[in-house]
Amino acid sequence: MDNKEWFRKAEFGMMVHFGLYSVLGGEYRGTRVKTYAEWIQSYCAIPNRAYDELTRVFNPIYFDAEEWIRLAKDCGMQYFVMTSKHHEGFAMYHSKADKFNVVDATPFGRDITAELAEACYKHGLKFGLYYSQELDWHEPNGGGYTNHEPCAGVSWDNSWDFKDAEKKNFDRCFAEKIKPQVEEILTGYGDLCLIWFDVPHTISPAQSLELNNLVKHYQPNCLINSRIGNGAYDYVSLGDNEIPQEPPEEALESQNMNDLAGYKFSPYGLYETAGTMNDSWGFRYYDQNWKTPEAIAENRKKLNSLGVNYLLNMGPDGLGRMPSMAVENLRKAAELMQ
Ligand code: JFZ
Repeated sequence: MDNKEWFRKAEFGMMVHFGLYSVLGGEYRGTRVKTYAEWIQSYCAIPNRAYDELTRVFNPIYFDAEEWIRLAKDCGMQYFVMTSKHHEGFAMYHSKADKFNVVDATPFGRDITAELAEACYKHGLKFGLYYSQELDWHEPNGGGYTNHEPCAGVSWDNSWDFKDAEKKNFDRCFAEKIKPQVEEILTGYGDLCLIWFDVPHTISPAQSLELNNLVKHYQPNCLINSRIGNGAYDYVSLGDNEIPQEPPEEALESQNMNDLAGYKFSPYGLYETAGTMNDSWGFRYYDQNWKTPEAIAENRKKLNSLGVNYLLNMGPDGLGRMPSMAVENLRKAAELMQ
């Protein structure tokens, strides 16, 4: 089936933020992050040589792909989106392009992305992947150094290990890591319903187009979200937890294509809002500000009535466990939705 037609009716999906940051749970050496737990490396300016140590204890023995996918399915979700690589630069799949990945660098040694893909196909959910195509704190030439707006950490790029922004050249990172890895996720994990790119600033129009071409070359049916940058997308990701007041009118073409939030022109009229269960995407052990079942059900209803899909995030802990309150509230929300 054409993914555009599928996406138009998908309504509800699950996103998962899972990575090395999940082990820290939002706290590092006595400092608690005030914002997103997956930003902890930047928030605490953790040097790569210290951050790399997390690989030695990344061993989520309770990770069970079937359990997560069954939960999503039980709750009426049609698709599942996993962070294949977040801003920390750590691949949650077996990458050949970079050894900084879950199979080669951790005692766990299992391809988490592959197990999730398989469980999705088995249970009839569509599978999509998040990939941070610009920010990569593990890389000296990771992007974001051209952006000086405030962010959830000390800087968008890794300015603590790699200080001299003048010397940075994102083109190199793009050629040496980003493109090879995007190729890997497009060829190793079956048919992806979508790729969820994030936070474009340094990426050039030519590079966004190149990524778009790469995706379409391997998987013509795979949808691309608007955070690929520079307008090279199939559908629009609204802001995090954003519930627009009313459906988009026309005349949105003038919008800045790299704005993270807000309506912008959507070539096929496809929209999605990703939302958090509490106030972080990645696991934050002291964050108990869970959305109530009523709020979740209400959000879904409002968004879907505007033709916007709701991609609801879960942040498992370092052992691979979904927080029980998040699971409970999600299950109760699903009952209310029936
Ligand atoms: C980005 C990431 O930096 C974050 O870690 C998470 O993955 C999230 C899904 O995406 O953060 C954003 C992006 C856009 C907005 C806010 C946070 N926005 O539009 O309001």
